[in-house]
Amino acid sequence: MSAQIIDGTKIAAQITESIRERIARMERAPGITVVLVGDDPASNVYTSMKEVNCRKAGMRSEKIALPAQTSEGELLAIVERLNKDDSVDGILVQLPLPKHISDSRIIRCIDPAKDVDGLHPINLGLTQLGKGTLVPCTPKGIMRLLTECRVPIAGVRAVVVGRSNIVGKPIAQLLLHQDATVTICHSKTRDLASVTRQADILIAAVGVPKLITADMIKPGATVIDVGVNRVPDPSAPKGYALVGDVDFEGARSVAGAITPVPGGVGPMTIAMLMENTLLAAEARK
Ligand code: L34
Repeated sequence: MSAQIIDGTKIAAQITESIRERIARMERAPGITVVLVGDDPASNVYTSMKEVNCRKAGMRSEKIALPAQTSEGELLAIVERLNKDDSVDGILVQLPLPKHISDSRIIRCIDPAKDVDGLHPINLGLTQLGKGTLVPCTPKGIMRLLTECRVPIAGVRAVVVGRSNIVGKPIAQLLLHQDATVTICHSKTRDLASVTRQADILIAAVGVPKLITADMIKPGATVIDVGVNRVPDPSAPKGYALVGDVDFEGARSVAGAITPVPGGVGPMTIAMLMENTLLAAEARK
């Protein structure tokens, strides 16, 4: 058997198009400001992709790139200014931030109504209650992929590998709200394979290249690979290869459906960012 490959790029493009149509009918296009601190190459790529995609959808989009030495106080002041700026509907501060800045202090300073990442404690709390409007983008994108592909969720066993605030914890909550039986695994989990083998839906979000191998997957399972790891590869044009948390080649012969890396969850994260910005703009009106 060979798994259905879930085409995140295609689904994201359809969502972008419908967002573009909605924005075209609006009096004023929603606006997002993406803040990048430092010169992490991956963050640079992602924030540029976010800006370009937002423009494609007809959004106003601005990127503020700050030097790595920017102090926490300076960054807080910029966030405060964006909070007050009525032309800004969405604020996104790209993570990770340099070590001398506290992620959580910055996130807590963002106006929850403009927190299009859905990472402010208020938005994470509402997501946990099943009442979130601004739901974190990657988990929201994963749920959308599962729905688009008509993957049954109610009553199935879902296993989430990874417990980050940005993916693992919120995706577990969203799956629970759709009546899955959810298990969260992490670095201290004993006999990981025995747990993942029970999963009808397996979400890998740890950032360890090819951690999930074919023998850890239940035949026919839906496998969602959130990892975007850059592994040095001298033969690749950019000098690195993008590798997921799942050993794709092995997994595809066991899984029923699987997301590729690239072209799976990544593009959906960006599509959901645009959707959240649209929702934030509509709510602020
Ligand atoms: N604040 N920080 C904040 N919000 C986020 O939602 C993110 N994240 C993660 C890192 N930091 C963040 C992202 O946007 C990861 N992430 C992200 C977004 C998009 C893609 C990957 C990670 C993506 O589209 N990846 C492409 C490949 C891109 C490449 O060539 O490197 C893909 O097809 O998977």
